[in-house]
Amino acid sequence: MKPQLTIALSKGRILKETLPLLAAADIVPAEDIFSSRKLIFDTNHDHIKLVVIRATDVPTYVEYGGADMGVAGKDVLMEHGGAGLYEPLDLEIAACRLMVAGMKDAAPVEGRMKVATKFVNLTREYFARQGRQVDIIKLYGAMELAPIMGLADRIVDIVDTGNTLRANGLEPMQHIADISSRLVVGQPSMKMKHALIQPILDQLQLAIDRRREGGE
Ligand code: PRT
Ligand code: MG
Repeated sequence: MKPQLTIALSKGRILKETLPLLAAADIVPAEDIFSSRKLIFDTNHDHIKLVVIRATDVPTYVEYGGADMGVAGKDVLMEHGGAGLYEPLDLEIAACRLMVAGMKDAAPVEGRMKVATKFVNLTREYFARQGRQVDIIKLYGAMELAPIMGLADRIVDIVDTGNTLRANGLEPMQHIADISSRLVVGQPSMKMKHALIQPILDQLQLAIDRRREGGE
């Protein structure tokens, strides 16, 4: 019997862009993921299953072998840390930027700065590299509200069009990283299931190249 392969997908905005890439690699869920309440999906291959979970849980599942491979935003991967994971492919989907932002025309902050974010680890690392002392305030959403309410001087958040910042009187101030979704593979899986995984990586790479040539 072929070994089983489990792929962890981030639900939410990445999922819609992930499914066409998987389809191009001939991996198609057996039923409509969006209209189902299931967490585990069979595919057109007996040995391949998909699990659809919170984006932030994907690296955890793959690191501990609960899934062999997964798809997650680079922001989520930077925040999680790379232990136990290979990151062989940039899927070039769900592109955005990780930025420091604050109230429009805000004065520079003297001394310790309060920064609100859900990305506490990567924020700590970013400001440490700048030699800047900051107090990090962990939030789970609506970071834009923090400077308005005087909770923080700055936020670290995902920016795409910039509309959300602008609508709330904020502006982007520093660029931390360009973000897109990545395919990650657990290190033991890459070793033990290489014969199964490598052809999928090759087909995904072809699909990414075709998409880039067609779309730009
Ligand atoms: O919703 P949940 O808490 O389960 O998880 P999540 O919010 O992390 O998931 P989801 O589905 O919202 O986003 C998953 C991934 O999509 C992120 O980890 C990024 O890698 C990627 N991505 C791409 C984005 C955006 N674009 C994006 N625009 N993630 C979030 N946003 C949000 C941003 O947080 C801000 O509120 O959109 C707003 C900014 O957009 P603009 O266009 O107004 O600048
Ligand atoms: Mg969300």
